[in-house]
Order: sequence, then C-alpha cells, then structure tokens
Amino acid sequence: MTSLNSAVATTVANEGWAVVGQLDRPLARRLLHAVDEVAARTSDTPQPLHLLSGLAQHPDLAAIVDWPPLLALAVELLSPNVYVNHSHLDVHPPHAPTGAHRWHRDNGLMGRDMRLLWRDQPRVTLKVAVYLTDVDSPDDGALEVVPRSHLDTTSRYPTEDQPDGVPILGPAGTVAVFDARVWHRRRDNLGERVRRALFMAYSYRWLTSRDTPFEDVPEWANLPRIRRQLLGDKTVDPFYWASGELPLDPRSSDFQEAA
Ligand SMILES: O=C(O)CCC(=O)C(=O)O
Repeated sequence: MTSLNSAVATTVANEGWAVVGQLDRPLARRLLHAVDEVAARTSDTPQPLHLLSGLAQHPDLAAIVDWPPLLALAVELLSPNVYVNHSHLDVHPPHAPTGAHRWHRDNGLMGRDMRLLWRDQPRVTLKVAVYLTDVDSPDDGALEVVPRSHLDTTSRYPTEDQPDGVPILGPAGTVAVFDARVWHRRRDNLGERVRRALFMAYSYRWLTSRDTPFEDVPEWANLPRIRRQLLGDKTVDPFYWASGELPLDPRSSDFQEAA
C-alpha cells in the first residue's frame, strides 16, 4: 500500500467516492472491444444495454479485477477477504432528455433486513465504475454521486433533486470508486457518443454473489490464484481462512509474487 493509495482510501472513507486513476491505453481498449463484442451479440446498432454478470460475458474482462491501484484500495478499505460479487456492462446511446432522477443506493434491501437505518449500516461494498469512452460533460451520461451521503443523518428519496450531486468526468480508461451506501445515479446521455462503461462491486467473500458462479465460466479455471479469488473461486473458506492461505492475504506467497 503506497501513501497515494492510503490518501485515496481516506478520501473514500470521508467523501464516499474518489477517482482512482486511468487504465493504460492497451487495457482500456481491450475492455472496450470486449464490451463492444458482447453488445454486438444482441444488436448490430448501439442499443441501451445493462447486462448483469458483466465480467462473465467475455474472457478479456477478467483483466480488470486485479488492476493494482484498485485492488490495493479494495484491500485497504475492506480487507484481503474480498471478491467481486456483482458486475455489469453498460451501453447507453444518446437519447432525448428523460427527466428521470435515477438516484439510488446499492445492495438492495440489505439495510431493511438488518433493521438498521442506512446511516448505521456498515461499509460492505466498494463499487467501481470504469469508463470505456470519454465522459467530458455531465450530459455525456456521467455517473453522479452525492459526496458524504454514506454518512448522512437525514433521509433522501430517489425522486428528489440532489443539488449537491457531483458528476464524475474523465477520458476513456478513468476508474472511479464509490461506497455502495452513497447516493448515485446515471445521468441522461444528451451528448453525441455512446457511453460504454463497466461496473463491479468488491465485497466481503461471505456476502453472496449476484453474478455467474466461478465454476460456470471455464475460462477462469486457469487464471492466477489472486484473479481466481476475485472472481469467486471458493477453494478457500470465506468464513475461516488460515493465515497466508488466502491468495490476497499479504502473508500469502501469491500476494508477495504479485506485489
Ligand atoms: O451507469 C451509471 O453511471 C450508474 C451505475 C449505477 O447506478 C450503479 O452501478 O449502481
């Protein structure tokens, strides 16, 4: 963990979100091509797409799960006992204004089940947005977040305006993160380019997966152990793991070789 990563972790803890950095161009292009190939399976022309189990849709997409700055941050904020329990691919062509608010927090009814007001819920998920096309303006379909809303003491409703919302802008390859308790939304895409993006959620390994099981994706079986952990390989018990046993544990030889 570099001091730069620690600073980003502090920003996420306090503000609820941060831009982590930029992917190098070859990786960003590889991910974009993969998303385009997946989208082309359903239509020859760009259509709105919000495809769950995103990472399982194309073998090239697994390359994002252990991008070092992101992984260091997820481990710092959560622990080494993490994986990606939810991912989606998003393609949004330009469209006329909808007036839709779309504000929400992630993780469904978890807080209601726990009978905890949302401000008392623990952090269990770090959500990641990877822009695969440029988002230069809020109206290019930017992801928008309400800073510090994970620490709020008042309620918010999905249909309310959020004047404190901050649209996240950046070129293709921008990687941003937000605490899943933060209020966020996708803005309308009133621009000229099709917005393509990939999202994934790092969560504790004992939190259930919403994605295709690791065993159902044969291409993942021979990946390095750290990548396999992140994609949901259950060979190490999520509840009781011994020191050094978990590939992402700093005491593991896999972790030391990858560092
Ligand atoms: O597409 C976006 O910018 C927003 C994504 C989103 O709301 C989510 O991942 O929960």
